[in-house]
Amino acid sequence: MDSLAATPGTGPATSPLPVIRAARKQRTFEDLPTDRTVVLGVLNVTPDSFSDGGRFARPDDAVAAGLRMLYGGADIIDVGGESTRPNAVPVDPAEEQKRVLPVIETLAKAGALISIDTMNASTAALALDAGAGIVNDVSGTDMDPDMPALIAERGVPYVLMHGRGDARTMSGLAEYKDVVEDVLAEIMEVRDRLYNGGVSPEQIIVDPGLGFAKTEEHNWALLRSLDRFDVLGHRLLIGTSRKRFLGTLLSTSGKAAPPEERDSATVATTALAAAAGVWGVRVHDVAANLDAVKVSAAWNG
Ligand code: PMM
Repeated sequence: MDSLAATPGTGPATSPLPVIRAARKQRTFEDLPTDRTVVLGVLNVTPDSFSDGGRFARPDDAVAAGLRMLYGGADIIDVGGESTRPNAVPVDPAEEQKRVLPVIETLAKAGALISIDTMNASTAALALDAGAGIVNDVSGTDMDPDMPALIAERGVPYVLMHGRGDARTMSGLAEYKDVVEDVLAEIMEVRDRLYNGGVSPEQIIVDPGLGFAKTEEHNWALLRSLDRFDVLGHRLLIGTSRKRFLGTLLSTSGKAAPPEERDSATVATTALAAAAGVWGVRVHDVAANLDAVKVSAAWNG
């Protein structure tokens, strides 16, 4: 019997968070498996994310979903409070913090290793205080100027995801001479800002930012060229889960498959990415993608 008892509520929006009666030792980055690709479970505490928006907008629903991912084998729970879907309305950091901090605190007590998906250094700092262990920043070339000093001071792993502009402008910025070359160059430029702020190379995890200022063809070109990211010398994370380019691929009668019908295709990308040697995958369906990374690890011996 597990020493941790959680009782997810089903009441109104003001219902209390699940009670974590016995804290268990929290996982750390050093505890992550090194013999397979790691699985980050997506937990969007937002009303408007493209695939799970609104499902976990209440803290107790978010915690219950996070616990299901944790017990289902997720290595990391990626908690975000601001949607990054194209044309999403920016969220005030205070509102973002109100959404994510109680969820992080509770999941940390339950033992989860948590990444905070945020573009704001102020939110990242409070999330780390609340028990997060990794910062996942999707701001790309528009990084918060306070981020490098924070990451250097805290010494935590940091996901440097490539992107241009924000949710409202990124679709218009998807122009590249050579998408792989240009994305690599822009990642190096952001990385220099982190290095100048005192961040060390081993803290950095790189992500090509599929769908962030990328067309569907750009996403496929990047996936085809994952080995070219080796030149950077960092761990590589990818996020294909339920994204629109998979919906288009699976179109029937010219109609894109909806997000809830994109999980099998996501699992296929996970198996291929794991075989290509990526460090981590960020996914909604933890169980199926965990199976895929295990198959890939066994296949590669
Ligand atoms: N994609 C989304 C949000 N955060 N973080 C990283 N590192 N990589 C991604 O590809 C990524 C991300 C958007 O997807 P969601 O709305 O399903 O969270």
